[in-house]
Amino acid sequence: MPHHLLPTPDDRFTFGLWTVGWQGRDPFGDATRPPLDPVESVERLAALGAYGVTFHDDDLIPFGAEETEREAAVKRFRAALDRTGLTVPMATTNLFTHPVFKDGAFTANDRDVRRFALRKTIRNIDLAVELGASVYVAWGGREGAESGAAKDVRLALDRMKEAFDLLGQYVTEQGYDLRFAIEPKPNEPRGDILLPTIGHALAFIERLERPELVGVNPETGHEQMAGLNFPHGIAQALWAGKLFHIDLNGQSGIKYDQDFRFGAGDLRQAFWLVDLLETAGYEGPRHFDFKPVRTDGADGVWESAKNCMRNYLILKERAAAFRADPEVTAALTASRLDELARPTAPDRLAGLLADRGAYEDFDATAAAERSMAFERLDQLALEHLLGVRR
Ligand SMILES: [Mn+2]
Repeated sequence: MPHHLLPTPDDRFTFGLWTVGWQGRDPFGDATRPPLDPVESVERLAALGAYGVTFHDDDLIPFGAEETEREAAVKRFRAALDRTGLTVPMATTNLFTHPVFKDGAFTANDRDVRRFALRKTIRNIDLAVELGASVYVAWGGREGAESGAAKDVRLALDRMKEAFDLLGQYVTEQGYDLRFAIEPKPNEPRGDILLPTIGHALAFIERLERPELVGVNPETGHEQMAGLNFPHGIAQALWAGKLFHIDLNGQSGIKYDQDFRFGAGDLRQAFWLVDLLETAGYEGPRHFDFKPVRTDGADGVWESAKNCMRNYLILKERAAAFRADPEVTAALTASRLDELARPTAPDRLAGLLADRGAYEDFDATAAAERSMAFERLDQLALEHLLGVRR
């Protein structure tokens, strides 16, 4: 195998404990794999070249565990991290598995549940910071509804804002160097989930007391479940300075949340995504949030974990070859990408209004006749992706 396709910690690949640890339980079937010890996950991911692991509180410490059990679980986990050198750049809260969260957490109609959800989150924030995390993800999987009158969405958003304002106050008062990343998803497990897309989340964040503490954690499949272009969403999050974290996986179109390994599903979007992340200066972890298919045993778990990283590195190599190809440079110019980079009116509004060439003397017919030459450009990209051009 070419050396550059072997992952190292410098590549900053991270995995959720719940990814390789997924036992294959789905709405129609029981687990197909035995539970996986988090310590084994840490050891095996380190051996594969990963940089870090992430966790929900309940991945590490069973819900409702006694304090001594909690301390023992954290101690074992921390020892495995120390032994392997794996980091914990991100952590999150499970606010969806226990039946108490059946109507949501931060936006549950039941006020007692909302208060419990905030306390559960704050408790795990303390642990996250202790383990060195700098990002705290919030996926509101149960924040939503199946029917119209069941949720007053404007009030629910008030409660969601209240939750993030309180969490922002908590980390500020504790002096924690921790930022939040909201993970949008359109549906599943709820019929419709609040903050369903990157755009909804970005708009919500600007209404918070401390917007600078909150960004997004977009997941490939979640945007694609809504038929949206994932690289476009990521580009807007980067443009807004809000890409605090990212969940990479694979999805084939508008379906249930497939959570395939990265590179499976929509390969062309995966190519443009890697091209974007590698050229836009994104410095966060490349985090995989996938589920090894439930047809496979432990062999498939580690095969898919290894190949999430391998596929990213292959696409990184292919995208770099695309960008380095002189024919691509010429094709980009023919498609006038250099012109898009130029401000439309550096002469400001007065200059624009005074410019007869911009309107009175503008030849719209001639401009309409200029080909954009996008077909040539896209074929070059496709051939680089397929490895035909090198
Ligand atoms: Mn998913």
